[in-house]
Amino acid sequence: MLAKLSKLVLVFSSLLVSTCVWSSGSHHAHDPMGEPAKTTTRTIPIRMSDTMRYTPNVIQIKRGEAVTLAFKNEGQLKHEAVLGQLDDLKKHAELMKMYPDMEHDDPKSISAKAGETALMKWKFTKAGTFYIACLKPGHFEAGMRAQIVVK
Ligand SMILES: [Cu+2]
Repeated sequence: MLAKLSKLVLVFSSLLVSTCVWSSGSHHAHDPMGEPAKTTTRTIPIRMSDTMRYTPNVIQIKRGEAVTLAFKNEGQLKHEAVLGQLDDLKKHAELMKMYPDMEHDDPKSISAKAGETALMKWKFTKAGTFYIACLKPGHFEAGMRAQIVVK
């Protein structure tokens, strides 16, 4: 965690660091969505496209299930997937307009270049509706988000 933070500090202003910490891995115990997973029992393939869509765009997960979300970028642009609650993702997308090159380095985000597959391993311990969003400038606004329903 410290290594990750210091990396962020080097790259971004302190303002950005404090704003970005909401999505960092430092508060697992209080995370409303769960915790990072080392081992998972199911892999869910999700495709990312330059039409700013995830396929599928609704994902059902059982409460307590640890899954690997396998994001395959089938487009030419770089895409990412950040797990969060809709309000936080909206705020974060606004911030990304000012800092379009900001990279996210935490268990709840991945990015993939054209043709790449990136894995996010997460254990969903709480019921609720969460979202995956691409925070590259313009992508979120164009509808690049998927719903994660945990029951
Ligand atoms: Cu995108």
